[in-house]
Amino acid sequence: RELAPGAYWVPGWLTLEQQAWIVARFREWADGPVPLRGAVVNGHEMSVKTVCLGWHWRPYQYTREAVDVNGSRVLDFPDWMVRLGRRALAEATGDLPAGETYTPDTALVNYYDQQARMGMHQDRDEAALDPVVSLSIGDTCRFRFGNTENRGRPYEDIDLASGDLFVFGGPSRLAHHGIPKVYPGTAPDGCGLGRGRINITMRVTGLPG
Ligand code: MD5
Ligand code: FE
Repeated sequence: RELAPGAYWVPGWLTLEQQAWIVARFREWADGPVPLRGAVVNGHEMSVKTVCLGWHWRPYQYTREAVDVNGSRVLDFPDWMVRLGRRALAEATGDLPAGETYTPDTALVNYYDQQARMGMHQDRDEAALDPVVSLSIGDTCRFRFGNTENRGRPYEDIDLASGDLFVFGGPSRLAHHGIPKVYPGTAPDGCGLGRGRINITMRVTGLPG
């Protein structure tokens, strides 16, 4: 369903088998060169823990090395994820040509434990405004989808469950959004994640090479 212009929600897009396979990859990424960590924003460590692929994100900047963690280069952005992102964009929006040319170069992989929250923000550290593709696995969360002007009302709250796909493009690319709540113990059997929630966001940084 199109929640707002450019914002497409496809509940249950990933099969349980795909979810469990991605969770197994997540465990490899978290054991990779750069560990999961809470980014420090305005002197506060985020409760959401992140590991990146392709480019390392820290507030306001993307770099190849995780300079604010351990200095290691992040893992490459996998080809399978480019293909998954293209199919996600095409199927969510119905825009098949856009799906064919979409080339995400970065994924932020967020882990939420049952207490984790993400405050209202915009994603504006990318030099490009290509769509963001978001996949959720594990516990259901409340997702707050706001407006482009400010962090407050109007906003709409929806519940994102394991397997849900969201695409943010066009006028929704710069909408404020956040995760006010995770619902503990709501992950489906077979998704591969016993507790907490994973969200993968694929992005185009607009950076060279
Ligand atoms: C999450 N992640 O569930 C969310 C889902 C983040 C983040 O917010 O920055 O890592 S991605 C939601 C998103 C991305 C781009 C635009 C909009 C929402 N939006 O316009 O609402 O961990
Ligand atoms: Fe965001």
